[in-house]
Amino acid sequence: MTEDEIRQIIEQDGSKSGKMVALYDKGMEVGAIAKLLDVRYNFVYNVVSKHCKKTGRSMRLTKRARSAGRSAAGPKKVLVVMGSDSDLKVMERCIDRLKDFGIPTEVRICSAHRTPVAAEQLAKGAARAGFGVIIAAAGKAAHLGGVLAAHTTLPVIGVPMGTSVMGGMDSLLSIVQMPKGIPVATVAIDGAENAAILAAQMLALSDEQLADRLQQHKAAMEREVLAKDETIRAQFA
Ligand code: RP5
Repeated sequence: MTEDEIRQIIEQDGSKSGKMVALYDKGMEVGAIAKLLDVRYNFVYNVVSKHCKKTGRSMRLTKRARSAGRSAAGPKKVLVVMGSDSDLKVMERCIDRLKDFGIPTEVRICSAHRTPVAAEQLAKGAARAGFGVIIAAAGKAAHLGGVLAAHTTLPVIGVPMGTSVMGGMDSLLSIVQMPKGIPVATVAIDGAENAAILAAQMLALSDEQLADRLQQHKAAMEREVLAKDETIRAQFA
């Protein structure tokens, strides 16, 4: 598009929305329009996307536009499922971490063995209900993650619960040794917090703000360790 064409569109009478649509139709990218007209990026995105829907055309999307579209649709939620309420004490660390990251979370109790029909229904409806990741905590013959994964294409993260008989090795092997074709990403025994961080990393692939929060979390951990190092060096100097 030439400078003259841009100037004409900007100078012509009409609403800001009309100008945005005209600029987009002439080939200008959503971010460039926002900058030129000094309006919010999401505002331009929403106007252009409505215009494309009305005219039956598909919207040309840059990476940033895709991200804006997703955040306009609302962030994906995480579904935390436990085999029993006896898993809650450990899983509170996961739920708290998800909350710290500002991730909308729903928590359920559902057992692969005691409520198999409910487990199937939960997994089958999860994507439609707006979940992006499922976290499944279970102990002993811990089949919950695998059963949920069998009924959804959402990523499933398994958290093996520590147990009194085998210290959680039973849960770990039950979750991690999935047959080919149905993976369950498995964290450490009682690794509830890592499950939350891994889920956040998955959602952050399409959420820049969440990616920033993860970066801050990593930086805070680094500062903490460096401070401890300084303290211990002073102690044994
Ligand atoms: C699993 O069996 C649960 O996830 C829990 O870790 C374990 C024991 O369950 P309860 O007998 O305490 O309900 O299904």
